[in-house]
Amino acid sequence: MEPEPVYRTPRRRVAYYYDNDVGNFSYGLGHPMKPHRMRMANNLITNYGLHKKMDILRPKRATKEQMTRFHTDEYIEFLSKVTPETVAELTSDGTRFLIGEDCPAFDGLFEFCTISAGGSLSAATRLNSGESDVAINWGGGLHHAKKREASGFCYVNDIVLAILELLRTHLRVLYIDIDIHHGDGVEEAFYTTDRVMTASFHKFGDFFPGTGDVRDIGMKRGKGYSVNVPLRDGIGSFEFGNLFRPIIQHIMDWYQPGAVVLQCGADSLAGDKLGCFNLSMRGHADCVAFLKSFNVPLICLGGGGYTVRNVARTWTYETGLLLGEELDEDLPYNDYMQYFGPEYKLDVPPTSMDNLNSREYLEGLKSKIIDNLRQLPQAPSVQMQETPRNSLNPADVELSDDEDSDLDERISRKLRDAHIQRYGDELSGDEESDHGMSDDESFLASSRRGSYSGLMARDLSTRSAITSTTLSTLPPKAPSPFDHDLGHKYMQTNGVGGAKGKGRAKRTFFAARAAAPHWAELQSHQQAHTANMIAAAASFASHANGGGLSGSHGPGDASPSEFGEGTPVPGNHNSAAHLQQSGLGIGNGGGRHSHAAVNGSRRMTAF
Ligand code: V1D
Ligand code: CA
Repeated sequence: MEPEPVYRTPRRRVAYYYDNDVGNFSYGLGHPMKPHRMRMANNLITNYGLHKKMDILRPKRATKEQMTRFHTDEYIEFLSKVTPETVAELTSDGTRFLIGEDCPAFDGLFEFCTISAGGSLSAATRLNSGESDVAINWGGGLHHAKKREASGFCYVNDIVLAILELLRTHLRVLYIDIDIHHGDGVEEAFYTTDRVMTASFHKFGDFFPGTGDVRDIGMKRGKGYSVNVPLRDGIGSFEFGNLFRPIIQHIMDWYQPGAVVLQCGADSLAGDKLGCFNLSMRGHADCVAFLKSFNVPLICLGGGGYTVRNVARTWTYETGLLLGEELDEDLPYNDYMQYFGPEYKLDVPPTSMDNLNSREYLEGLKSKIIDNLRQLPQAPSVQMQETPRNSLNPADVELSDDEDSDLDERISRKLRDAHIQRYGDELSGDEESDHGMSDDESFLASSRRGSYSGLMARDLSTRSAITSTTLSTLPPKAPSPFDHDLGHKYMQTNGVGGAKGKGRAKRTFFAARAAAPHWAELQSHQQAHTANMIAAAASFASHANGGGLSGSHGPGDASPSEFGEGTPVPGNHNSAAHLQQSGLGIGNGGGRHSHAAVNGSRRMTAF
């Protein structure tokens, strides 16, 4: 039974990110990944007239600095230099960032990465600003890219970068992955934090990348916050929906994310060249419709998809669905008509392939996953409110090393000192009350508190195989979702290991401040206790920035699209300088690979 199309939910303000150059790149002859499919999809979207119903935006290209919020400097430097001609020379010293034929050093590789990552970063910034409810980047979704390694056709993990951006304004972000491959790069990046929940539906068993067992549920503070749904060949729309809907419903009810990122890899469609599922276009799109129905800020990204005509059809249909637009089943005339014959229809129907997922298997899987979810305590800070869009930055203060004194007290003292130094003691009369402070601010104060916990530092110091990931998108010194590197896990799976693995762990172990937040520690009495601190910070930040703060990370999307009908980009007030002042910008968490470390200075501090 095919899912009913869902059109009649409230209209959303949709931002659509597309760069006209994206279709010009080629992974090389015989490589299944074809960036041209984005151009095909875009052309179909335009010929259905959908560009008139949404904000068409050409994303700013991601900078190296933005990429190193997750990836190492060395890796990004390598990507920015490598060409088909230099790849041998650049890897002659044993450096292996690109492995095998999956990730070739093709012409324009880095530019391609800047486009893909730029789109997803812009999408996140757009949601953070509140200008759109939904943002689309079909050029993103490259879920296999690792911190220091390309994998499975993915070089820069635009998804991790986008989620980090969302974490500036949202306490909890949910990532869902319906590509037929396991979303290993994203899962790995957030495996030990509870601020990001990941859920991947994928083929499991003798299939790339080999990870994503149902028993892989996260580690440390992130235990229970990774969900894996391993499937066999031939799953159809009905069975898929029967798993997807209750699992996601449960997660949405319990986790209550502030934003959702949905990776819409189209290789889970019937007839895909690399995939072996049997989802129809409507079955695939039903996942999008289901997420849309929650009215939570939503980013939809691309991903895999190797039968390009079906990728274009499905992403077009999903764009229409997000806009609440019903599309004619006959394709409109478009530049790539010859791809869609002989039927010239929009639909991607299922095939007659066998479904190797028995009813018992699927029921058992569903019960196991929902049982796992039920065992979790209340989701972190669900009882509290979302953070305000314009984050404050009490986390920026340098704290004394006086471990014995009360942490809140130390933060409070420092913030007060900073404020008084600049503006006098005007706050002192308010110190004992919450007046003028929202729950959000109070929450923020208490949540930040967790990031300074001595317990966390000790916790980290006992880990083996923990490595740092530079973290910059959360305000500097705020809790980092990256406190680990599961290279070892993947080494086992993929047969990589030995000296390289040891080197990795050693190289990056010392990221002591990159620790997961201790949301569970947050108690209401702490909120009250830290209220004074946040009030001071709010006041200070507002003075320091001459008014409001912005949650955006840089200049807005530079140009309206070439579509002519695209909505012009609103005036940009998020200049780099502005962000520099606000302390929300580009600080690079101080890890070994950070620019901050390289430059010998912290880049972003409000005080
Ligand atoms: F068939 C090929 C021809 C040329 C180059 C690569 C491939 C190919 C097909 N499948 N490569 C794969 C997968 N790789 C392996 C490797 C061989 N082993 C040593 C490992 O099986 C990679 C599949 C990547 C899928 C990417 C994705 O669809 O998940 C995706 N998501 O976002 C973007 C891409
Ligand atoms: Ca998946």
